[in-house]
Amino acid sequence: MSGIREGPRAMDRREFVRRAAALGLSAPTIASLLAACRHNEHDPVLDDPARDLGPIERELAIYIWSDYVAPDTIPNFAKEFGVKVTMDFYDSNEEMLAKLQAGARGYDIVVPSSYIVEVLIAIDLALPIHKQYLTNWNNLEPIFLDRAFDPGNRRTMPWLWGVTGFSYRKDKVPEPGQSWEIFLDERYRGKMTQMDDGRDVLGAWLRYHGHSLNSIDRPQLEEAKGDAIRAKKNLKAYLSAPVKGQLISGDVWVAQLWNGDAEQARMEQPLLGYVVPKEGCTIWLDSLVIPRGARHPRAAHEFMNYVLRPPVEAAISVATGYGTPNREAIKLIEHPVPYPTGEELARLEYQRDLGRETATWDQLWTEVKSS
Ligand code: N2P
Repeated sequence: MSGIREGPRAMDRREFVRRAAALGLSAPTIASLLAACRHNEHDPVLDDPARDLGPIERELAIYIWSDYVAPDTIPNFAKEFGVKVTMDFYDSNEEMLAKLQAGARGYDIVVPSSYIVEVLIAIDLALPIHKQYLTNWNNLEPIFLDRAFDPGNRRTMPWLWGVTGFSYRKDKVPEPGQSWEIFLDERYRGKMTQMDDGRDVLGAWLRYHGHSLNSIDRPQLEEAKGDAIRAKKNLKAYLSAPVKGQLISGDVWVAQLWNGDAEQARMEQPLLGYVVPKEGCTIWLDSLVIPRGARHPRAAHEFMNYVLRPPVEAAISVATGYGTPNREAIKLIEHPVPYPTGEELARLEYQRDLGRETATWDQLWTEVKSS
């Protein structure tokens, strides 16, 4: 067998290894991907977006970031469509990607940020969307469509967008400043956290020095690593979504955090403020993707079309604190998250897949964490 999969448009094994190596994946990872692919043949129906998917299945398995839907999003879908929904959660793109790369199959929906969409497409794990089922597609705002990570949105449906700045307790830190420098401030030692995410931590320190958070420049990366290690002495932990409880209780005073999760905490604790540092930070757009191996593709499409309904997506945006790409949903929200102005956009940056340099970043992050 020379192709790694049977069926139409199977990707040649050599081509697959070439692409995987270009992404910086290690030899053991590539080997396990190849092994997983044996159970992962191309499917004439799923891989052809013009084909009919048949009747809706009775189950749906979603693998998504924690705290990323409204309380009634899933129960209402389950009830209306007669589908039993199971949910698994992650708190970083890398955690989700590692699970898929290790061969986890059977998820019908995953929710990667754009730079991980690039990886999923490159290693052939993102199925094409059968657009005929997405009758509500035109509710989406064009600014979020046809992005470089998936031209024509053949494999992604925009979900929510946000930024990664920091949240702080106004009662404990009355003057937080507007800079990533706060994490170097010893006055708050033991009361601060940064995200458990190498791209976000090193990215913040790169921006602090005026560099791109997608830098692959060795001296710049070493400098960012040095700052990350200096800041680590002041940190209570590297913690992402679960830090909300500690911000609310006052155990943590400053936390690098996504704006929506920070807003969720602020709804419970009005003493919380939020800063988008003057040096800039990440802006991201997360998308729904149907990964190869999905067992309930029709239910996945029905779920996508369901969340494209303006009231459904408006409720998700309000509950999570993130911005919706749904133009019609925005009209239903009293205080929608405003899309950044041109001036703000100038200091926000989308993460890009770093290709081979991903391995360099992984190594530096390992060094920071073990320092
Ligand atoms: C939701 C996490 C936000 C996603 N808890 C970051 N891309």
